[in-house]
Amino acid sequence: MATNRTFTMIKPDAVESNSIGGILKMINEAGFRIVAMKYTQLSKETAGAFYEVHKERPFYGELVDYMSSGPIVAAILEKDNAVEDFRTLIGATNPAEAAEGTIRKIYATDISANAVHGSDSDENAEIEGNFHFTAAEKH
Ligand code: 3AN
Repeated sequence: MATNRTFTMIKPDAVESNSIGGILKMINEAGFRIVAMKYTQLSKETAGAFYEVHKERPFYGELVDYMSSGPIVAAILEKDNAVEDFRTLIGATNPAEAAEGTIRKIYATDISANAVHGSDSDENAEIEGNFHFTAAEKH
């Protein structure tokens, strides 16, 4: 399993606020290479399947509605220590608690519309990347 890759989505709030360019600039300047990327919109079914692990959480329905509410950018990123370094770059789940200079501090609206997703483990990075991209789409 690749341990130097992570998976991200630029979420509907950040696409809506024209923040794709600013966020990708921060990602590139932090040393991540883009392995695969697409601009797409998730159906409720696809968003529900992606967040299946959160099915029992009280915010699941809201999360699925929100993530299917508008276009997103999905991408696989590569860098040494990608998962951990990307979590540091995006900041805490709740932007009110995110460190200064992090993507969520700068771009997120609130805990559900929090601008970006970042995988929380190497295993999930692999699963999530494969959810959105075929082997032939990873460069
Ligand atoms: P992270 O995205 O930082 O890994 P998770 O995995 O705990 O956070 O949650 C997945 C997503 O669910 C978050 N990105 C956020 O959009 C949403 N979420 C998490 N906690 C809450 C909450 N308490 N209320 C509403 N949405 C939440």
